[in-house]
Amino acid sequence: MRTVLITGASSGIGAACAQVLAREGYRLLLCARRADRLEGLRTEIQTQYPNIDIHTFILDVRDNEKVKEAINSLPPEWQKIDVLINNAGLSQGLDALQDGDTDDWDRMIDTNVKGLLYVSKAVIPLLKESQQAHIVNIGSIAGKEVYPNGNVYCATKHAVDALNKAMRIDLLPFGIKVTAINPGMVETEFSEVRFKGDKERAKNVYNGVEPLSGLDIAETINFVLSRPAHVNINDLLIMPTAQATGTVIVRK
Ligand code: NDP
Ligand code: 8X3
Repeated sequence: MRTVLITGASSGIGAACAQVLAREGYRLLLCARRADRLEGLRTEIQTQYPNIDIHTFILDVRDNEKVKEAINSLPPEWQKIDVLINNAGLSQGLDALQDGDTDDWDRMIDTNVKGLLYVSKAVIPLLKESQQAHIVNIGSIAGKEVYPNGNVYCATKHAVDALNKAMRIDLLPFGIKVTAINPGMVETEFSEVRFKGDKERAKNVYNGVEPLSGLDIAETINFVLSRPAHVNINDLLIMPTAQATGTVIVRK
């Protein structure tokens, strides 16, 4: 039975991955900052899949010391990790660069880039012990192109794109698979976080369009993880049918 560690499991894509991979029989290591959300998810999954082992812990991926401590102090039965899903991430604000808030920039860079690096560095020694090791990095269409006012968020996801390629090279000798999943528009709490709780503005992002769901991404990740040992999907861009680029969207 493979064990998966999912960062940012308290919402959206991360929570959907936990649900789908529970169905597939994975043991789940789930972390995020919001403990109540993780507990709610654990109860939900255990009700549906009573035989699945779940361990949750609070983690802010921006804190390197806490990341090291959390991974080093996992209970012994959880110290074998086969799959890492680097999902924790956020966007803050959507302003022209010259009008941007530098605290927003710090939050995005610290979470999306440095957090992903800290967690990967802490978990790679455990992955090296697995015969089926796989890292899935959640990038974005924002890592493939730059759209108006996307500046720093796009820069962080371009960094994820580069780090995904770098990991694929550096971890090749250890047989660790590395995959980037780059979604277009997915309806989660992402826009609410980007617009700092402005629910109306967040809702408008998905007006007249059927966006992807967290489940769509989770099922895609399950497909990627279930390829035969000799097959790795390096990079995957997945969009709603109504979206061609970050900003070219057909709305009804
Ligand atoms: P959500 O806001 O629904 O989920 C984000 C998750 O990240 C939450 O579980 C949150 O948990 C966690 N998180 C944020 N900051 C931290 C932190 N410092 N430490 C630990 N966990 C953190 O959005 P999505 O599910 O959409 O986002 C998941 C990933 O998908 C992100 O990397 C995002 O950039 C990417 N993405 C999203 C797209 C979309 O359109 N929704 C499209 C392309 C990529 P908590 O607050 O409890 O810590
Ligand atoms: C999230 C998708 O287009 O809002 O990464 O940047 S987008």
